[in-house]
Amino acid sequence: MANVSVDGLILKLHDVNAVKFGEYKLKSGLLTPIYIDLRVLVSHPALMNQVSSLIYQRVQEEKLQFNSVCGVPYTALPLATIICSRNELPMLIRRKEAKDYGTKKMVEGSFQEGDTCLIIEDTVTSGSSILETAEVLNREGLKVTDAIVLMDREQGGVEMLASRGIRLLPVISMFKLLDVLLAAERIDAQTAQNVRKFILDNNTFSPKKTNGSHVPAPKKLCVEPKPGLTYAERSELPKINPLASKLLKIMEEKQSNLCLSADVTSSIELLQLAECLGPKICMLKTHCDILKDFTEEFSQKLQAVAEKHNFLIFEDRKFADIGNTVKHQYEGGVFRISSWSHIVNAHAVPGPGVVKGLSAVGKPLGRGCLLIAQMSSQGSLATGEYTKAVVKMAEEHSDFVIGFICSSKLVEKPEFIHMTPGVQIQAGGDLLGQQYTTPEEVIYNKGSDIIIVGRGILEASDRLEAAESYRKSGWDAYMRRSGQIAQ
Ligand code: S5P
Repeated sequence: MANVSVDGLILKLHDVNAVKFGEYKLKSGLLTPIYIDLRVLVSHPALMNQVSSLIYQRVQEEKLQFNSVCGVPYTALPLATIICSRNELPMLIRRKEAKDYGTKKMVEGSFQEGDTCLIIEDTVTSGSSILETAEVLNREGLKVTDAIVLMDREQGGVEMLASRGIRLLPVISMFKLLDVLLAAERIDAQTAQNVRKFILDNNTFSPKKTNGSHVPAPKKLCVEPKPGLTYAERSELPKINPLASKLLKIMEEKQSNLCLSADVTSSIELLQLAECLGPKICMLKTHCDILKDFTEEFSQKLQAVAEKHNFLIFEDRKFADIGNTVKHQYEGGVFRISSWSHIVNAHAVPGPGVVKGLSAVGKPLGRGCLLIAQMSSQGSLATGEYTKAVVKMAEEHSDFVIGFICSSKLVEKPEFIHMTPGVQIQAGGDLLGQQYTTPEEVIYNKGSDIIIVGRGILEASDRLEAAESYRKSGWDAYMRRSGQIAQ
């Protein structure tokens, strides 16, 4: 079957009223400005086929390994049937109630103890119906490690299921749906904004610590910030890149999600900054090509300070050439960046070759790369489809790409780290197009992980005091977002 686009599907779902805007009452009594009802799909056979193809594409992209497939009753049942029939995959059916005669089985179909079953669901809010199905399968001796959902409302389902060892892979997520409908002028900006606010304000998952483990939130919606896994929990994820894990551990340990953008032109000043502000930061970002006196000795000293104060070095080189050229630029030349910088970044414009070239040099050294998915500068072209393509490229190279330079969280994959520049306590901008957002907005509302701050600190009369103030704002916003302190 020909490739089906997610954007096209979103528009069709809107056409058939599977996505509605207005005021709808949820089971919990809460009023929602968006209603998603995928039960209507069964009346649209072509759409059923497209949805099934997209779900199966996700299976292939992720190279999922499983013995059977189970659709959560009822809406996902026919979808699972189409997928299994077309691709000749064994299917299981989970009963809602056990038969009161005969075998009393809760799961129909053939399987062996220890088999892995992939769950398919049509829409997820809290993730509780997937969890319920997984628990029934578990009781029958089946393992569940992954679930695919057509539509994730981004209200905590991914995080809740992750806390129970199930990775949830969405085909469409709420924010993407809103972007596509807005771009196609199906909804206006105000509606999109209302829904975004509703989603962010109504997260169903609040991780609460009990002996290091999590208790899932009650199933009903409650008004809370959008939490997620803590930095510490993300550092322990099975698929996390070791460098990303190290960074998350540093952040937790130092209670800092602050990256200092050390944009000074003298290496002595840079080393003094690193020494003085080192205890406040999780990362120090350099532009080695603005230093008037870069030497190898300087890079060695910077590494020693980074070691002493436990922060990572990020050379903001923004590589943007063909693989073969960036390999040389990263490894050689005057700067020999790969020898001292833990992290570099790259534009995705050249295509995946740029990541492959950098990875050939950096991966054996345990380095990592951030892809520039969005920029803080006015009129940036890194938006929309481009940003989405960057995310996809990162997902395809997650052994080396550890995250993004972006203005807000782009993907519900807790192993990726989102870093946001253009941050000052006072929102605003400079005369050359830089645009500033506050630490609070970046971390709490936009769901990013790290604030990158340059002039907000460098131009302060007391840099140490300013760094502490940014560290505290960023950290407090994270603590509130992750539900660890009250709003
Ligand atoms: O989109 C971007 C990406 C980056 S890495 N916008 C940015 O401003 N940056 C970098 O972040 C930029 O090169 C500079 O080093 C820093 C922001 O500095 P500030 O002084 O405006 O905080």
